[in-house]
Amino acid sequence: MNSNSSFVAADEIRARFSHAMSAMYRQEVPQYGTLVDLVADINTRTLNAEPALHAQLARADELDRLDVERHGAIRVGTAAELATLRRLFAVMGMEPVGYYDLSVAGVPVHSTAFRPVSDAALLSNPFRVFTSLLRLELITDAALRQKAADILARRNIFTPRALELISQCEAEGGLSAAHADDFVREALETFRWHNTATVDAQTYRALQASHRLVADVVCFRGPHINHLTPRTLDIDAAQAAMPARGMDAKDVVEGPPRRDCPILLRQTSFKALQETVRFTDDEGAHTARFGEIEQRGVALTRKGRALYDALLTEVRDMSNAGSAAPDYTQRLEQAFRAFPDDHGALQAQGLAFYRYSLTAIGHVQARAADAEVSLQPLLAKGWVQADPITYEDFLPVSAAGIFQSNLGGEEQKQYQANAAQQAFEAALGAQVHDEIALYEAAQQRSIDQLRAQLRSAAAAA
Ligand code: OOG
Ligand code: NI
Repeated sequence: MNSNSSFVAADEIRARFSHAMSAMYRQEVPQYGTLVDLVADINTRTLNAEPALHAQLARADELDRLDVERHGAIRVGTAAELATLRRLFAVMGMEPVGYYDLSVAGVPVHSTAFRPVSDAALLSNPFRVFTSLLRLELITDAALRQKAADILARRNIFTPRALELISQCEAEGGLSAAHADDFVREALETFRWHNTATVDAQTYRALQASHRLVADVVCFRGPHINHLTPRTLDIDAAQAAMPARGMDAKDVVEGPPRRDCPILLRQTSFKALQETVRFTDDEGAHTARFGEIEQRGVALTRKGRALYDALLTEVRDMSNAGSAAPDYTQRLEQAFRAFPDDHGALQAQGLAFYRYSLTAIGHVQARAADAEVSLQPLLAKGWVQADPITYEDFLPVSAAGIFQSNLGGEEQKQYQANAAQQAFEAALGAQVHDEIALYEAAQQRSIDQLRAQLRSAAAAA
């Protein structure tokens, strides 16, 4: 797309934006800065203690991205806001991936993640933003629903200059260095926290009573970034170290249990801050913003994901307290014994995705004919290696747990489970990528490249 070389690459704009967002959030929520420092310490320690992990990340070229890797989350109120966000993120090479229905978990939103999708873009900076759209139709009180819609219709969450630069980028195919700087500064405004609400205290309380999330989305000028998450290589160590640094950590880690071969995503957070806000007529408190850390593992195939979902459901169905049940961790570990925990088995059983490449021995020994052989014997001979493909997305059950633990209230709402991907995509103005298809394609690209290499390497021999 960036055919004009005077344009700043989308990857570069994303890196600058992610950096600016991180700097802003450090100022807004100092505990986030503490968490980033803690994660950096633990990552250094883990890499020193685990040479195999170090080698694996080095081979995958992931060491550099680790220090800057972040995801954030925002919640918007209207289709128009979501559609414009899609255009804003497109300037930075971020596309909507995946559909998450959180109504099943009592949260009146559905969501996608904006993130880079190509191998190179992910390596350069994998910044992602989990973006939720409020589902006003789930508010049962018709008058309140209308009031929320009216309030949302009156606000504009983008600066005029940001809108101008988005259009300019779309028309011209990129942004110059000066315009890219303007864009980062202007786009950042949309995500800034405002301690002044746009409504009176009574309206806030009415919306809050319908669901705490409704008040968070409707009562403010924009979709403040509600957390920013660094990636740790040892989430249990980080979780254990949080209290000593003054953070009120969530009790359990969401996602799969601790394993030798991490799969998908494990997450934990510190609880949201109570912040003073000014309503149009009074003062009050709001809880919205928190800190989170994540550990990422290998992406699972459809078969692997089905097994993950089945085991997680089995554990959660044992008690309706979800991950808050007292013996949850033991039950989780027990159930996940049914999930193979070495890469050889995960690979051979088609449970996880890998990038395949020729080893040094393979380079010397393999012949052109090997390009036509299946992968398993080449792996067995050590001519080909399989490196895990990192999971770049989110998990709906975990996300619901993160939402719940940070709304500041104990109440649980029930909604009819109703995934509405088509309605979401209509609001977004685009289809979301199927995340598993993206991993499948990444794996296939590596296989195609390997075979091409075998043919030519062998031809040269
Ligand atoms: C988003 C919660 C989901 C995650 O990491 O799963 C999320 C939110 O609270 O808005 O960020
Ligand atoms: Ni998150």
